[in-house]
Amino acid sequence: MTISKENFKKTFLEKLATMYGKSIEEASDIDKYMALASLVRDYINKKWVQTNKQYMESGEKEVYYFSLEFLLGKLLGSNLLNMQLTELCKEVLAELNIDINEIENLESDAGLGNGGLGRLAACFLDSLASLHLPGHGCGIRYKYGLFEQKIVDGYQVELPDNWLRDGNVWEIRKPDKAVEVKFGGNVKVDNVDGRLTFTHENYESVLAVPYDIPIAGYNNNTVNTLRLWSAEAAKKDFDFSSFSRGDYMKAVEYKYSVEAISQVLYPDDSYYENRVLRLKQQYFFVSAGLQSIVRRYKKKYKSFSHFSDKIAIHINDTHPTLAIPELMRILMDEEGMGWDDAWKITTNAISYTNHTIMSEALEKWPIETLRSLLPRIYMIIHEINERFCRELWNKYPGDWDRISRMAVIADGYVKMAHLAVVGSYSVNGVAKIHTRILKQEVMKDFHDFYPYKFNNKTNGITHRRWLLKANPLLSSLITDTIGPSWINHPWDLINLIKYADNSSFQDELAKVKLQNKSSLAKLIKDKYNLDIDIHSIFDVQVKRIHAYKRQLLNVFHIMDLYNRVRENPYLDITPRTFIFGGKAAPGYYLAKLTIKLINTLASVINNDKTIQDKIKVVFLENYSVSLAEMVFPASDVSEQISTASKEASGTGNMKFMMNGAVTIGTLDGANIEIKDEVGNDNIFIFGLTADEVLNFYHYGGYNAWDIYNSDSRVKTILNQLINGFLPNANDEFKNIFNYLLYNNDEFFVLKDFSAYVDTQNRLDHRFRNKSKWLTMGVHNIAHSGKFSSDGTINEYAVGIWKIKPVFISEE
Ligand code: 26Q
Repeated sequence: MTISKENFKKTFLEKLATMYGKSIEEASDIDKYMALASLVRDYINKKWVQTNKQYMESGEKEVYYFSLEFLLGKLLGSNLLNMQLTELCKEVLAELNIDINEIENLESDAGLGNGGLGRLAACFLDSLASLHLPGHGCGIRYKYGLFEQKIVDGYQVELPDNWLRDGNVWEIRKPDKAVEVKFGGNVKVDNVDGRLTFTHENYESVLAVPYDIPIAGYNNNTVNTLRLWSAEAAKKDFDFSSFSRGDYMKAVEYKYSVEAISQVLYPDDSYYENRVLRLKQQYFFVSAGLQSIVRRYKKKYKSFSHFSDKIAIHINDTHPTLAIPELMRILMDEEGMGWDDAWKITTNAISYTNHTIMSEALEKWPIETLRSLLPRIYMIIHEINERFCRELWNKYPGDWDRISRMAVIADGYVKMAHLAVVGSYSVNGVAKIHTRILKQEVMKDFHDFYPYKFNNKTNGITHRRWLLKANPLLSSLITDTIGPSWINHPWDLINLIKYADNSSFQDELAKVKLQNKSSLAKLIKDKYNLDIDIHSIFDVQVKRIHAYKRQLLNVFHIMDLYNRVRENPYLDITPRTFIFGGKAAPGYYLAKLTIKLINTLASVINNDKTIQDKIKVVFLENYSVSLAEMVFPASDVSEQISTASKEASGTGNMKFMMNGAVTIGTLDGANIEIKDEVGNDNIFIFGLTADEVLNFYHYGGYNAWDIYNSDSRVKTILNQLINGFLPNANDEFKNIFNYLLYNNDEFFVLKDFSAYVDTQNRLDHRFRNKSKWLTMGVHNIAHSGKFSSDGTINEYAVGIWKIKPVFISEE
C-alpha cells in the first residue's frame, strides 16, 4: 500500500468534513487529532481484517498474552511510525500549518499499567506484530488508568486518570462477542450415570464486553489484537424484578457493583494486598479471555486434542493464574472432558513469567475469599493441590516439611505462584541473575521437582518506540552513519562500534544529546520555572518509588555533595542536574515521604545562591510513558541502584542505554547483562553483590548503626533529616531516620553509600573528558540491540510458545 501526499491530505480534509462538518480553518486542535487518528485507523483496520482472515484460515499456532496491565502510552505516533506514515504526515500537516507534535500531545496516554511489568507487555505486543507473529493481548479496559500524580507542597497527591473522557479512537467495542462471567453462589454436585457433574447456582452474573485495539507491526501487513474486557451488568440480571417492585436503589447498586470490576487499575506495584475486588478483576478477565479463545478455537477446529498445538496462553506474573483452574473448568464442565485429559491440555498450553523474588509481592489469597467468590474454581484448585501433594509424597515420602512448603494450599492460603508453577509447562525469570535466584533460592523446591520447566528470558524493549520514535535526531544520525538496517535488525547497531572513537561522529552525537537536553530543559523551565544548565550532567532516576530501588541512596549522595560544596565553595565538581520521576503507591507511606524529601531538598539546593548553580534537583511530576520518551534521550547518567538481588530485571536501564546514557548501577537484574555487553569500561558498577546481600539476609552480620557511627558523612546526612536542616516537613523525615536505623536498613542504603559516592566521583571525573564520555555513550548504543524486545520475543516464540510467523498479504 503506497499512499500519496495528495491522497493523504485529501482524506484528512474529508475526515474533518465528515466527522465534524468543519473546514480546516474551523477545526479545533482536538478535531484535527481525531480526524488524523481515524484516518490512520482506517488504514490499519484494512490490514486488521486481512490479518484476522489469514489467522482464521491458517492452521498456525497463536499465543495469547494475559496481563492485568498494558502500559501502551500514546498510540498515534507509534501507529504512524509502524504504518510508515510519519514523514508523509509531517509534510502534509506542515503544509497545513499544523504542528504534528502538538496534535500528538492531545492524545491521552493509555496508562493501564504501574511500571515495568505493564510496559513490558506493551513492548512485547509491538515486537510480536513486527515479527509477523500471531500473538494477541488480553487484559482489562480500566475506565481509570494509573492515577495522575500532582505535587502539592512537595507531596504526592493522586487524581483520577480519566483517559477515556474524550473517547478512544483506537478501540472497537464488540458487544456481539460478549461473554458471561459468574461470581459467588454455590456448586451443585450430581452423579449422572456414574459421572459427577457440577452445576453453578445462585451466582451473580457479569457481562464481559470486549474492546479490541489493533496492534500494527512495523512496515508489514500484520495487525494483531489487544482485547480489553469491560464489565457490564447483564441486562437480564439488571434486576428488573426488584426494579418493578420499586426497589430502584437495589438495581442501581447492582449495576455499580458490576461496573466496579473494570473501573480502576490497582496502583500497587511489587506489593501484594488482599483485596477482593482485585481477585474479581483477575477472574473476570481470565474467564472472559479463555471463553472467547475456546469459542474461536471451536469455530476453527473439531477436536480439543490439538488445543495446545494451536494455542499458547502466557500469564504475565501470577495475576492471571486463575487461567489454570478456569481452563480446567471450561474443558471439564462445559466441554465434558475428564480430569486427566483436561489437565494435560491445560499444562501444555499455559506458561508463566515470574517478575519478582520479593516475598511481599507474592500473591496469596485467603481460602475463604477464594471459595466464596469462586466456589467451582476453588474446588478445582483444591483437587490440583490434592493430586500435586500426592505426587510429592511419592517422590519424597515422609518429607512433610517439604510438602507443606510446596503445597498450593497451605496455612489458610492459596499460593498463586505455586499454582502457576504446577499448572504450567514453562516458568521463566526475566534476567539471568533473577532466574538463577529463582532456581537456587525462592523456587528451589520447585526447581528440584520440575527442573525442565525453568528457563530464562531476559527482558527487552521495543527499539521502535524507545529509539526510532522517542529520539528522531539520534535515529537519523545512526542511519546516516551505518545505514537503516538496524531498524529491522536492531543488533546491527553494533556497527556503530567502529565510530566509538571517531571524533566527527562524536561531535554529531554530542550535538544530538545537547539538543535533546535542551528540549527537556525547556519543558522544565516552562513547567517549573527552573533554569537548568544543559552542559551539566543530566543524572536521572525515573521509575516507581520503592525502598528497594533506593531513591534514598541517590538523595544521600546529593546531600553529601551539597554538604561538600557548602563547606568548600571552590570544590571542583562537574555541575549536575539530578532529575527524578516516579509515582508512589498511594498507601505506601515511606515512598510518598521519599517524594517529599526529594522536593524539600530540591527547594533548599535550587535556592541556595552560594553554590553557584553547581547542583540542581528536579522532581518531574506525573512520570508516564510520554514523559519517559522525553527523558531518556536527554539523559547522560542512568541511575540503576537497586539493592542487588531485588530488581528482577529492570527495563528503564535498557531505554537509557539505547539512548546513549551511561549506567551507574549495582550488579542486579539486567544491569549485569548490560555490563557483560559494554564491558567494565563503559559502565559504573558499585556496591554489594547479590550473593553478599543474600548472605547478610541468611546469616546476619550487618548493623546500620555501625555505619552511622563510623562514617561521619552518613551521620551528618541522617542528622540533617531530623535537626531542622530541611525546612517545613513537620519532623516527618524522622521516620526515614528511624526506618533506616531502627529497622536495620533492610535494603543496605547505608552499607552501599560509600562505594556509591566513590563511584559517583569517578563518574564526575570521566565526564570532564568529553571524548572519553562520548566513547562510552557510543558503546552503550552499539550494544543495545541485544536488548530489543524483538530478540526477547523471538526467544519466547521459539523456546516457549513454539509459534511461527504468518506472513500477511497486502489486502
Ligand atoms: C499484585 C497484587 C495486588 C495488587 C498489585 C499487584 C502488583 C501490581 C503490579 C504486583 C506487581 C506489579 C508490578 C510489578 C513489576 O512491574 N515488576 C517489574 O517487572 C519488570 C518487567 O519484568 C522488571 O523489569 C522489574 O524488575 C520488576 O520489578
